Formats: sequence, structure tokens, C-alpha cells
Amino acid sequence: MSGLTAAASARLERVVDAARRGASTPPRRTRTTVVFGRVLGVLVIVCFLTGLYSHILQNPIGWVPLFPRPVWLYQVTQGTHVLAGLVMIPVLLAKLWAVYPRLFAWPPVTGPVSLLERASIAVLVGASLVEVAIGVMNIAQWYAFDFSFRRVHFVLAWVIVGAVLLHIAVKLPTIIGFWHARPADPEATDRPPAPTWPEQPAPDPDQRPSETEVVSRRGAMIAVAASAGAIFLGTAGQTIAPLAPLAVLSPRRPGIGPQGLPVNRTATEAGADRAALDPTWSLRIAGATSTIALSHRELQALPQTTADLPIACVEGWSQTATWTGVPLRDLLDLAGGSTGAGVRITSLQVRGAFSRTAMPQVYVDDPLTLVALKLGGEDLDIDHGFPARIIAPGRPGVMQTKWLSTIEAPR
Ligand SMILES: Nc1nc2c(c(=O)[nH]1)N[C@H]1C(S)=C(S)[C@@H](COP(=O)(O)O)O[C@H]1N2
Ligand SMILES: [Mo]
Repeated sequence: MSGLTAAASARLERVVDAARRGASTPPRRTRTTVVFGRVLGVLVIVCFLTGLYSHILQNPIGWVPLFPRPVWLYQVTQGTHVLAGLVMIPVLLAKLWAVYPRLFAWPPVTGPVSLLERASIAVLVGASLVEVAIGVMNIAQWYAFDFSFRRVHFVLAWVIVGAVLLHIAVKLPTIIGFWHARPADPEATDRPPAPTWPEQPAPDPDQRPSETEVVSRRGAMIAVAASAGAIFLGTAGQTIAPLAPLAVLSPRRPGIGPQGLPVNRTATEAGADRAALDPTWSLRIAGATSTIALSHRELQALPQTTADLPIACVEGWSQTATWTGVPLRDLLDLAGGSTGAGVRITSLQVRGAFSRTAMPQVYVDDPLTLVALKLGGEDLDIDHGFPARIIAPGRPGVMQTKWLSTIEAPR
């Protein structure tokens, strides 16, 4: 038994030793780590802010104002969110590769600060990997897990940002020390000793990296930049129209689908097809003072508005199309106007999420919020929401309810 333990600990020592030696290979030099760290930091901030924006649009907070215009705002923020998250993958892996020997540093913890430091790194690494992995699964429409993607993605985002802040706080003395040691002070030859686990050690002018080290470090950077670039080009076309032909890595591409527009969930999948094709269908609208029901023909007889508006899916694809329909506020006016408290919208759909949405008042008031009947001048395809769907400016695709059944202003 004790022989086994001894063998195991000898083996562990060898692993730790090898890992430590790995730490001194040129591309893993601290500067590389710092560069990857900064790029990662920027991508994390971009993803966090754009993600927060998307979250607020879907879960409005009373005092936070919402902006329907510019109509392409969400298209840009969410496209950026998904692209930054995808490009992050090679950078995250490179950062892991660059710091991995430190994970074997011995002793693992030297005091309360180092404990905090190591804990923040462990949390950061773990949470980031899970965050990116479930994000990729989601945009690939592989909904394999039972938990709510949005809730977990949101909570992990805060965990990651907290760990980053903790990480920076712990490193602050090193960072400040580095800045103080830096000024061109010719007397400052006796620099403070480089900390044993520095993120940004004072550069030692006597130890310039050799030619080969520079090349391999550059090689590491080029490899990461190339894979990040390939991921960008292979997916950006899902939201940046001119790049569409290159979007070989993206699950949905602009222009592919009925009426030249992608579909997230078909009428059959949603169990909405029978009710949607029922000739006795009518849209029930409850306004401030009365409730009316309008048939497809009656809706078509009202004054129509045509506008170019994007469908901008939370999963990162977006496409602008020409929609024609009746402004929602005109319809509410036929039922006594709105109540100022937004509207509740229900779909004919019987299966799956998104059959109900709440629409805040700013969108109800916007003249471009339409009960759309046509797409590109033709009646809506059933998979785009025939007989009528909502299309509002600046809102996530998931709230652009298809196969409308009722619209009610809470009284
Ligand atoms: N009733 C209903 N409306 C819905 C959905 C749905 O599943 N059910 N999917 C939403 C999502 S996630 C998106 S991105 C858009 C896609 O619109 P499209 O299929 O017309 O392109 O519709 C939205 N409207
Ligand atoms: Mo979506």
C-alpha cells in the first residue's frame, strides 16, 4: 500500500517536474501570456456587455430605457457577441496552453493571496470553458442539456467577470510594481526582483530572447491569429451579408430558407400549421377600451406600412428583409388605444417555447412595429408566421412572434 503511494508520489513529482520544464520553453514566456490575456480580456468585456444588453432586452428592468432605434442595433450587438465568443476559442486555448505549467507550480498555495489567486484562476478557466462550450452548442442548435441555457450562460458570465476582477485585484501589486519599475530611471539598475509567478514581470534587459525564441513565440501568435481569423471568416457571413458565401462554419446562412430567409422553428415543429391555415382565423386585439377580432382579409384592407427590418436571432445570425403589414399602434387604436403598459402577445403555436411574449410600450409606440402580413411583397410563408407575425425594430428574433393569435394591452 505504502509502496503504491510512494510510486504515485514519485510519478506525480515527475509530472510536476516535466510541467515546470515545459514552463521555460520559449513560446510560453510571460509576454505571450500577457498578450493572450489582454486579447482575452477585451473579448470577455465585449461578450459581457453585449450579452448584458441582450439579457435586458429579453428581461426588461423597469428603470433601464430600451431603444427600438437604430433598427439594426441588436443585429450588431448580438452578431458581435457570438462572433467575439467564437473567436475567443483559439485565444482561450492558447492562454491555457501558455499558463498550463503554472497549474503545476509547487507548492500549490503559499498563503492567502496565492490561494485567492489560484482559486480565481481555477474558476476563470473552468467557467470560461463551460461558457464557450454551451454557447457553441446553442448556436449549433444542439440543445442537449436540461438546464436553461440563458440562465446558466448569464450566471457564468457574472462568475467570469468576478473572477477576472479578483484576478486583477490580486495582481495589482505586481502590475503597479511593474509600472513603477519602468520609468527611464538610469539609477534603477537594482530592479525589484521579479515575482515568482508574475503576470507582467519587469523586463530584464540582459536576457533578450534569442532569435529562435522570438520566432517560436511569433509562431504561437500567428497560429492563434490564423485560427481566430478562420473562425471569423467562416462564421461572420451569418450576420455580415457580404461575407455570406464564406460562412461555411455557420449553421444558418442568409438567403437560405423559404422566401430567402432562414427559419429557426417551422410551423410543423411548433404545432402551429393546422391553426395557421384555418380559413376562420382571426387576430384578437384587446385595447384600452374594447376587444376586436380581425380576419386576414380585414387586416389586409387596413393601411399598410412597408419597412426593411432585420430578424436578429440571439444565436447570432441575422438578415434584413422587406416586411409589409399594419402598424401595431394603429390596430390598438381601433380598440381604444394602448394602456401604456405594453402588450402581451400569444401565438397559435402549441409546442415549445416562445409562444408568448411581452412587448414593452416603447415598441408598441414605434411606427415600425408591424403586424406583418407580407415578406418581400408576398404573403408570409407559413414558416415565417402566416397568417400574421410581429416584426419590431431592434428586438431579439426570439421575440418576433410568429403565427399570431392574440394581442392584449393589460387593462
Ligand atoms: N411563435 C413563435 N415565434 C417565433 C419563434 C418560435 O419558435 N415560435 N422563433 C423565434 C426565433 S428564435 C427567431 S430567430 C425568429 C425567426 O424568424 P423566421 O423563422 O421568420 O426567420 O422567429 C421567432 N418567432
Ligand atoms: Mo432566434
